[in-house]
Order: sequence, then structure tokens, then C-alpha cells
Amino acid sequence: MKSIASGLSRRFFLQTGASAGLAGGLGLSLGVFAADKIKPTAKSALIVVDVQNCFVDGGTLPVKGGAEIVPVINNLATVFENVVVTQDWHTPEHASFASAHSGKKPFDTTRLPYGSQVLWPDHCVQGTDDAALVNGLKLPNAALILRKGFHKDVDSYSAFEEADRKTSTGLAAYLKARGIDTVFICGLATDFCVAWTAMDARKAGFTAYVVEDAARGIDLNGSLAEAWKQMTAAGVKRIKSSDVYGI
Ligand code: VGL
Ligand code: ZN
Repeated sequence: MKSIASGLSRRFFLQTGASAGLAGGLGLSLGVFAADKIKPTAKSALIVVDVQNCFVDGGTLPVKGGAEIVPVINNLATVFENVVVTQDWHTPEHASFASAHSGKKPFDTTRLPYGSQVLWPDHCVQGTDDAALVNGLKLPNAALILRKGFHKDVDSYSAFEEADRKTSTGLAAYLKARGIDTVFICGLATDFCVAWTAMDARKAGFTAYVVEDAARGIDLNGSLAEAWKQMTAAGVKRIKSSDVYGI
């Protein structure tokens, strides 16, 4: 199946190149460009991380420019056969909320039994409008909505594994059961839930791309640059939506 598909796209490229040759240099370079793009296959999934009201303007933990990624993601999703959506889905008084720790304020850090934890404003409380997906998000072909961070005493930036680094969300098993070996990750926030999801995807054996123009970061004390450094070291590939075939 795979060889037939790549044979077809190679032929498509050759034809494009040949006709572009007649048409001139511009067409030819377009042909080469198309061949360089990354083509999502039936074994690829787009993971749309936490594009929720809480993380855009008007929400409880807004990420700068967060809403700008919505049309980029809507467009990206049209070229994927497999789309997974995640929602940060906290209990009231969740352990990641500063309000649950006396003397602490948002963006302080504390120690929890599983390690260091950044403390956030109350956000994405289960069932609230703040936790709902952003209205303009159009992902009609999404097959799974995965919620995370719903254990009161444990955070979960990653869509694969909770912050205790023991409790699985089941996502790796789901993807593997569906024959998926490659994930493209986008959403909010680049330096927290997107980065942790991407690094855990690598840990679980997936090829992982992060689509940088379809993500935005919080950038707390240099966390955005640090996240890219760690993602790159983990073998996560940093791409733009225009690098994806069909976009
Ligand atoms: C996130 C901080 C707290 C995220 C979630 O989705 O990146 N960040 N909870
Ligand atoms: Zn959260």
C-alpha cells in the first residue's frame, strides 16, 4: 500500500516537474517544493493540544496570540485522516492551582510528591465554559477527545503520561492500536503541554513533529527557548504548517 502511494506521488512530482519545465523556472521550483513537503499518511495523526477558552484572550490563563492558531489548525486538520484533540480538565481546587496552596500565588513553583510544580491561576475546571474548546475550532474528523489533568493531586501537561510519570492516559496504546507511528503536534502551550506531549511521543517510540506556527508559548522565565532545546534533543522535529503536503 505504502509503495503504491509513494509511487503515485513520485509520478505526480515527475509530471509536475516536466510540465513546469515547459512553463518555466517558477513552475519547476514549485514542483521541487511540493516533493520536499512532509506528507501525512494513514499512519500519521494530528494531535491538537488544549485549544480551549482558558488559554486564549478572555480565559483564565491566556497565552499570547493563542487564538491566532485556530485557523492554522483548522486548515492543517483537513489533510489528516487521524485527528486527536486534548483538553486540560482539572478538578476544582486542583493541585496545580496556586489557590490550593496557602501563601502561594500564580506562577510560583512548589514541590509536590512527584516533583516540582508550577502553580497556575485556577483554569480549565471540568465542565466550565473556560474548559470548552475554542468556538472557532473546526475539527469535524477528530475521532478522539482526550481529557487530562483530572486527578486532583496530579497535573498532566503531557497527553501521554501524568506528571507523576507513572499514570498513563492510554494515548500511546490507542495510537498504536490504530497503527499510527507518526504524530504532528500543535496547540497550546508550546512550552508546556505541547512540549511534554511531543517529548513523551518520542519516548513512546513515535516520530514527532511540532508545527510551530500552529502553537504558541507561555514563556515563563525563558521556558519557551528551553522547551525547544529539550524537544530538539529528544528528536522532535520543528516544522511549519507550510512544510506539510497539501497546506
Ligand atoms: C497548560 C499550564 C497549565 C498547557 C496546562 O496546556 O500548556 N499550561 N495547564
Ligand atoms: Zn492545567
